[in-house]
Amino acid sequence: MTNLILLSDEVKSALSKGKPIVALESTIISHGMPYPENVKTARKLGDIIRDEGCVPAIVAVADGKLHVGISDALLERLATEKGVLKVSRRDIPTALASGAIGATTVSGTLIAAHRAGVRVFVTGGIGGVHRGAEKTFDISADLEELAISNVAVVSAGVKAILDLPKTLEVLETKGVPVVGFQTDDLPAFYTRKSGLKLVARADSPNEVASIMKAKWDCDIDGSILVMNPIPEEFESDADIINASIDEALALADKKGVCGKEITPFILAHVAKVTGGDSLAANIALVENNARVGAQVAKAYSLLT
Ligand code: PSU
Ligand code: MN
Repeated sequence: MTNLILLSDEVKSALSKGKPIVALESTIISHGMPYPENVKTARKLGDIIRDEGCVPAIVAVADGKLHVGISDALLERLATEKGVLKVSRRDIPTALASGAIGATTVSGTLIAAHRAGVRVFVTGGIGGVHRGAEKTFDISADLEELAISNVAVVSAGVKAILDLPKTLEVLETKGVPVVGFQTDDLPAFYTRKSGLKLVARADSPNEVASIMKAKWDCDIDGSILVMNPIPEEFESDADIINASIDEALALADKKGVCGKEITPFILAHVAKVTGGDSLAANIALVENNARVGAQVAKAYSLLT
C-alpha cells in the first residue's frame, strides 16, 4: 500500500491481529455538526465501537497523508478549524499534494477504508442523486465509490434533500445491495420510512455479515448499504423537515449555490430551521449506526 495512506498504530495492530475495525467519516465532524457537539459525538462513537470490541478509525486528510485512525489533536483541528476542505474522490490528489487539512466524505472515506482493508464504515447519511439532477447532473461521487469499494456502509438512509427513487435506481445500476436493517422500507434519515420498499432485509448483524461474505467471495466488487432507521423516539416530523428542505433548495437556487457546497448548505439550513431537534436526531442516529456497524464488523470477522 502507498505510504500516502497512514494507518494509526491502533489500526495497524488491529489489522495484524484480525481485530474488527470500523471506519468513520470526518465530513460529519467538520461540516455536519457544530462545535462542540461534533467532537463530543466523534469521541462517543469511538467509545461505542470500542465497547463492542472493535477499533474505531476516523478517516481524514492532513499533512499530505490520508489518515486511517487519527490523533485526538487532529480530531480537535477537524472540529474547530475554519476552512477544512471537504474531500471526495476528486479532491484527494490536490488535498494530499497541498498538505491541507481535509474532512473526507463517504466517497473519500471509502477510498481509504477499502485500501486499508477495513470492511465496515459507519456514517449518518450517504450522498445520492440530487433533486433536479436531470437538469444539474448533480449526482454524488458517493455512488461511484459505493460501486467499487469492498466496504459495508451503515447509514440511516438517504436524506430527503435528495431524490430517493432516482438514488435507488442508480444503486441498482451500480449493483449495490441496499439492505434494510430490521426494515422493509428505505429509511429517510430523520424518519424511519420513506414509503419506498427495499428488496433486501437483514434482521441481525450476522445476516449482514453473510451478505458481505457472499458478495466478496464471488469477487463482486463494491459496497453493501446497510440502512438502519433512526430510533423511534428521535424520529422527526416529516412535514417540518420537508418544508425546511424545500425552503433551503429555493434559497440555494436563488444564491446560486452549487457543486460541493450544495449539500452542506442545505444541511446547515435545515439544522438552523429545525434547531436543536435535528442535531439531537443526527447524534442519536449516528450513535445507533455505530453500535450496529461494530456488531456487523464483529460478526464479519468471525466469518472470515
Ligand atoms: N448526507 C447527510 N449528511 C452528511 C452528508 C450527506 O445526511 O454529512 C455528507 C457526507 O459526507 C456525504 C457528502 O458523503 O455529504 C455528500 O456530499 P455531495 O452531495 O457533495 O456528494
Ligand atoms: Mn454534487
